Amino acid sequence: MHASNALNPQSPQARAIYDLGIVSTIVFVLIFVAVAGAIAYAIFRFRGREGEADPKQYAGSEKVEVIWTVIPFLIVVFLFVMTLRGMNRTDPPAAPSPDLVVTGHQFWWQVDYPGSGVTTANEIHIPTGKPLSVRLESKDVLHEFWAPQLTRKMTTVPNAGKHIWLRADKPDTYLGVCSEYCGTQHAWMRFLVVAEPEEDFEKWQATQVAPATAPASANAAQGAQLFKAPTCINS
Ligand SMILES: [Cu+2]
Repeated sequence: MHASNALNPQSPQARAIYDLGIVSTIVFVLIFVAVAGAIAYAIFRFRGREGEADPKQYAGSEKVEVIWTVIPFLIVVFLFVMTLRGMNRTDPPAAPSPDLVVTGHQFWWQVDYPGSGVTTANEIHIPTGKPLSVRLESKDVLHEFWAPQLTRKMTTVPNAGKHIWLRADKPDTYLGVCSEYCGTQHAWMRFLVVAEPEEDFEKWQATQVAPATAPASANAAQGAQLFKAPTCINS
């Protein structure tokens, strides 16, 4: 498992966001270098020297004004088009019915697999390479679902279903967080996305719905009873 790192994208969605970030950063750096360079050049080249008269004053140059209007306009259009492309790649329309329903609670994530009867907490298993249409809900307050290597952030809102696409290119365990402060124990709201080959995923789902095996020894029976008793893990 890796630290969650948006600079190491592992899905087409995350890569679209990363690509847009890189292109924008290159554009911004070029603008900074051009502007700061022009200022630095002007400071040194045209500094006041002793005994020198004031430089010639210019006002109003149509040519210069057209240039410094058209170039920024083209830059903005370019960034706008790149952003639209990124949005299309990150956020295609939702599937008619969700593959997965993730619900934010104070302070944990409930994960339901419609149709299979599987429900988990804070651990999302997905088959590798398959895009899953995920419906995001909240039981109480605003939370924000974010697995940086796999997908964009999305706020979960009570009584308003939100949507993301979740996919991982290769089998691994990816870290996710709630990225919107939702109460005093917000920091507990980490979750794992376990991407595994299709057949392992199916196997995992089958074990999830299989009935729990009965305790085989007296000690195990006592343990099972304690586990089910009202303690902090199940209250
Ligand atoms: Cu939260």
